[in-house]
Amino acid sequence: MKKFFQAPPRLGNQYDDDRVLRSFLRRNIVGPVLAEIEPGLRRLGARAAGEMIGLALEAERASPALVQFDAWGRRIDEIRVSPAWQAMHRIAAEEGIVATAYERRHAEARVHQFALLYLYHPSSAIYSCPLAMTDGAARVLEIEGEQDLRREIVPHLISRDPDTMWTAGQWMTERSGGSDVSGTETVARREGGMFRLYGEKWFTSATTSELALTLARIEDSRDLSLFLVRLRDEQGRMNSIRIERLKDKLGTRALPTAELLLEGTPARLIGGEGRGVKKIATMLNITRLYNACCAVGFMRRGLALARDYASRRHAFGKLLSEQPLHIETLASLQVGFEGSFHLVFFAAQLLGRDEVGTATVQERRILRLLTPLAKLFTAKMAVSAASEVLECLGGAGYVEDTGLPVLLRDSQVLPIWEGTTNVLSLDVLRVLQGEKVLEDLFAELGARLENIPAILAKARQNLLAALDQIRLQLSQLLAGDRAQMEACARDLAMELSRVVAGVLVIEHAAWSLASEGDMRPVVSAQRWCGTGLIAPSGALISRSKSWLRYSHSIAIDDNLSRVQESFA
Ligand code: MFK
Repeated sequence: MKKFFQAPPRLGNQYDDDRVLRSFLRRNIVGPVLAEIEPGLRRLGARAAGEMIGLALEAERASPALVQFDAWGRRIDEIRVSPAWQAMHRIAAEEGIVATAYERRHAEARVHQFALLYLYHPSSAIYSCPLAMTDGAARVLEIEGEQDLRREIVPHLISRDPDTMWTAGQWMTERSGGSDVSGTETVARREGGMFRLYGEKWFTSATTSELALTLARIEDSRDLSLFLVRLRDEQGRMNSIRIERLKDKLGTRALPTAELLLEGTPARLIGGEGRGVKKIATMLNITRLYNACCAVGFMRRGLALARDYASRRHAFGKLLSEQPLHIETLASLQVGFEGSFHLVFFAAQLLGRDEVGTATVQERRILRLLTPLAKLFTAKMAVSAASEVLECLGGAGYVEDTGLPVLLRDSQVLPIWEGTTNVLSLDVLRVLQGEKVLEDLFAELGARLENIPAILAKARQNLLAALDQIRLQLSQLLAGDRAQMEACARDLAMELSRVVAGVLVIEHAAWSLASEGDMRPVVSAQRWCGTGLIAPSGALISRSKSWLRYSHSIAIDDNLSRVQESFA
């Protein structure tokens, strides 16, 4: 009897196959520019489904190694990475993953660049991480850097030449805190007309980078300042930096993440003394949007694999693609992906406008809010989507050499680094308390819901009702008790993300129907804006009031009498 072998899932050109990306670009990038940039997107779409897949697997298998001593006992602290990882650097430079945003050849350079990143990331073994920090550093130096830094360093960060392109790190985390950096212990001392840093950095990604931005407290100062560090000296030796060890992580295994000891590392003060957190926030906001873009890249990759597999796998006498429940599962994934995609690419659009000075004050405020929302929402969506995708492939999804488990492992970092979901939810609260943010946001969303065709009337009505409700709850919450406000922050951020994405999805569906005659975005929009957009009326607030009464008892001290008291 002939033995059965299952055909594995295959990927086509990741640009050509992506209806959602292509439709978004058609709407937002004018025809002649799109025609000019499409060959590059298509080339990367082919690389991402071709040579990069093998390179990513190889980079993951041959994870980086730390060599601390040479044969004669001298301390060298070298991180050895695989040729596959180095190839990711070359491809990133050649395809202009960072450069495109800074060349600003057309009005939607950031959108163009995010499209490239979105195609590159799922096949990059997380080389997207050093690129995120490189981009963030370039932007900080554009804004805060003195002329010599802008002249001598920025061109390396945004180069298209693999041999001259540098990457940058972002060192914020110390043993005392990853979320709360106020306990930073690294000290900057003035020695011989320069600053030298003394301290330990506990979680430094991409330690093979040429430079890093980091925080330190200038001696006798209470505030943190921002510094630029060159990792190696003229001879290529570590610049008074010891690499203590590499982290053994759940995922991102090709990415060298190290613990560092700064032993008098020469450093350049950026943007004057103090307000270091505020200055590095420019970098954080860019890496957070990278995070969100990479999350939707992963979601799209998972869907591409699961959908292809559904047309190759038989069960119970039918293809998976003919099974109603499997179809529903994939459809839900697709709808979740589309909403997330629009949230991220809208933020990219606003970021681009902000960078070239064409954003209105309102748009800048909305971008500040949208950045943590897009990051926190898409990261959670990506983890649950990756888990579902593995399940769509059954046992094969759980087996290492299918290349599927890495999707889940690597997605799991997205809600953690660059600010956890809770820290970002609190950041959202902070932004919402700022001047006029809510009015700006609701005015923007309302304007986008005008001229929606009848076929989307119900979805629009649901959204408007959700918007009214969230606005009411927000005004009550923001006027209320701080503890309750914080306890609600995550639910609030999730609901806000869903309604903002809903508006964008409806708006795009209306355009796509009118301009492309495509009903598919309409169907997705109807589903996104169906039930469950937000909790039933007032539930967010009333739930949290009762929760607060007993949640400490069930979560922390397990105290029965306190629960009884609260019910008495
Ligand atoms: C695949 C994608 C690749 C992603 C790359 C990954 C690379 C991995 C490297 C890392 O993981 S680096 C570590 C990332 N760490 C974080 O994201 C830290 C998370 N914690 C926070 O975000 C905290 O909220 C924060 C550190 C900002 C709190 O610090 P503080 O010292 O309590 O600051 P504070 O007082 O909250 O804010 C100081 C100022 O900064 C305020 O301005 P004002 O003084 O004018 O009022 C804030 O408004 C401002 N600020 C804070 N966050 C901001 C911001 N401004 C703009 N944007 C923000 N996001």
